[in-house]
Amino acid sequence: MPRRATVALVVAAAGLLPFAARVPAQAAAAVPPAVIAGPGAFLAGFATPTVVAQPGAPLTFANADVVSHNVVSTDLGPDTPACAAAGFAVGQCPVFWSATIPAGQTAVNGTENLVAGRTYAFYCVVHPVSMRGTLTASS
Ligand SMILES: [Cu+2]
Repeated sequence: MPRRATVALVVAAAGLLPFAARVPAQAAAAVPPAVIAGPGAFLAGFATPTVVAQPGAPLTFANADVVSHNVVSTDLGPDTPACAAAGFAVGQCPVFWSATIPAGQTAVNGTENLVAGRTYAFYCVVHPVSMRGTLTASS
């Protein structure tokens, strides 16, 4: 290969490197952390029985099943207006919770209550025996 062509090839390849390095980061950012109930979750359990979430960051509950589900922490958290508005009695507010939804997506509330490094148990209130998992708060 002529020297000039080799130089051009090396320069072109080097130009692609920053682009190639950016692609995985963009792909990861496009998929926010989520708790997922897959088809048949009422028997099979959560498709994501272990979840890692960042305190205060958005967390999504995605339901791909034909029946309604939710995500509620077993641990109790602070009594907040948002928790009361969701229908939880005083002293019964979970650390985090979602609405009960049919197929679709909704936010998991209360991620601001997560303490970095702690692991929380969660379950679906509708199917408390089969649908259980743990969420670990990252730092
Ligand atoms: Cu359920």
